Amino acid sequence: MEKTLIILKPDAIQRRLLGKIISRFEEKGLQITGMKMMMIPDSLARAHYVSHKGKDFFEPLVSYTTSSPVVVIVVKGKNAIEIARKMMGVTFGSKAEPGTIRGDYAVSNRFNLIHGSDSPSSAEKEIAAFFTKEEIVDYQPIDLSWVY
Ligand code: RTP
Ligand code: MG
Repeated sequence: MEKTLIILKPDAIQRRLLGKIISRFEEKGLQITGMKMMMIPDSLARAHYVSHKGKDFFEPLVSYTTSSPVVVIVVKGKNAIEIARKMMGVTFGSKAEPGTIRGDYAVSNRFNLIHGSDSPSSAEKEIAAFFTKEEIVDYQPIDLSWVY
């Protein structure tokens, strides 16, 4: 089972879209194993997006990321990293396909609601940067077949 870091960015909170976005991951069948609301400190935002350092959108991206609270989530499942990225859609809201999170709810390039780790190595690094071990509740999912 793979884990990925999802960040519901400041615009997701300000636009009251948290529930809708979280529901999509649950409905898909992925498991939430960690979740909290936080303000991302400036230093963490810079480290998180270090691969974009020097690009013209880097400083506005750091300002955006630190502008208001975010919700960070550890999502777990088979191929969770790739599946989450597919569900998010491509980077720019204007380009993302309808049916994806960005495609359905975003029109902006920068204000695109959600982050998802892009590889197993970044997922591992990002989860360690945002969560302590104790904050990840790695529970065994129960067999829900009795519900039916
Ligand atoms: P993320 O890292 O947030 O999951 O997004 P991503 O992989 O789809 O896109 P990436 O290229 O890593 O860009 C990181 C974030 O920077 C903002 N951005 N603005 N040209 C621009 O104005 C521009 N390009 C990127 C977006 O918020 C993007 O998600
Ligand atoms: Mg990225």
